[in-house]
Amino acid sequence: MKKELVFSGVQPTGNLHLGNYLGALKNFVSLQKSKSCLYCVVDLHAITTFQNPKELNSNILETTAGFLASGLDSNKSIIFNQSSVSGHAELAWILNCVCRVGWLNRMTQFKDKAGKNRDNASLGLYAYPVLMAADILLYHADKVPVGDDQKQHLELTRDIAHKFNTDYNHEYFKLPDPIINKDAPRIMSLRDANNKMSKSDVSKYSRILLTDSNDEISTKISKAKSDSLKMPSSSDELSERPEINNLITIYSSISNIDKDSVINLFCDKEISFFKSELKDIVISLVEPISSNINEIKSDISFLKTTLEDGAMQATERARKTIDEVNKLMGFSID
Ligand code: AQP
Repeated sequence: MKKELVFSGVQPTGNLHLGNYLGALKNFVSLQKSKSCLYCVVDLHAITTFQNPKELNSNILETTAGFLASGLDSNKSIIFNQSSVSGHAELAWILNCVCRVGWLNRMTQFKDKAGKNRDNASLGLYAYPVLMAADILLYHADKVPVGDDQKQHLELTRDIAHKFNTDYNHEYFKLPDPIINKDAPRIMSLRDANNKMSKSDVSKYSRILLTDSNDEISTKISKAKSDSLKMPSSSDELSERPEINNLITIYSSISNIDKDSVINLFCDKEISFFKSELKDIVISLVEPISSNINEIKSDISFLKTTLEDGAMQATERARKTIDEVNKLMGFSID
């Protein structure tokens, strides 16, 4: 039986953080055991907000190193950067003409990222979800592992695929399904549990990076916002205590112990005691990844070869889709 196809991407907009790992990368790694996977450093997405070209270039390599250090294997998965496969941009244009403006107007990520200064946001930021749809549909992906914040974009991808199929009278595109890690759908900022942990948050204390030293992790967890109560005795308390809920989610996801069991384990203990146990568990996850990143990053030619090999394999698959789509659209003159 043909293996299901998995596609996902990460923006090279800075160092990877615990939210990226628990929400997405952890699933990327486990899926490569049983599925046919393509994992992409989505540099075209990154430029929807200004990127210094030198920094972008080094972040592409850094993100690739983060992929490999977290357990992705270029012998099992196709690993590449988006701009080196022209099919992403080609299909995105066609899908721009399929997607409705009203659909994009509902996207909450654009509203969050553009903020109040919407007129000054790039057109690319607005059309970001269409490029994401192109990424996924280009390879006819069945499954897309993403954090909960991308769920709405996946729904839009399905709407675009459905309209393309309806307009061009073919069941051409599959409607992909998201895979969202139930244990860690959305890791929140350590400084403000109303916002997700993010690379672009101004406070470095809001996120734990996969490159953080043990001391940095300890400091960030000590400073993580909490409250003055003891640890909860039941999950009913969590909705009123979002910061503690977030820290328990992190503990649970890393230790693979469900949240109720974590609550039982620390019931009525001091938060400082819990934080010190949390530090140990986060360090046990991040320390080996961080040292792998440093080792892999030092071998630039290995990273470049990995991306080039991946781009060659991805291009072959993408070309087939673009040729078929061109035919369906009426572009290819026989
Ligand atoms: N806090 C999070 N919790 C769970 N999953 C998360 N993801 C991101 N943040 C969290 C998931 O990680 C994958 C890659 O995300 P991305 O870097 O491509 O884009 P993003 O969602 O915009 O991440 P950031 O960190 O917030 O980047 P910036 O600050 O540059 O915009 C996605 O699957 C995402 O869901």
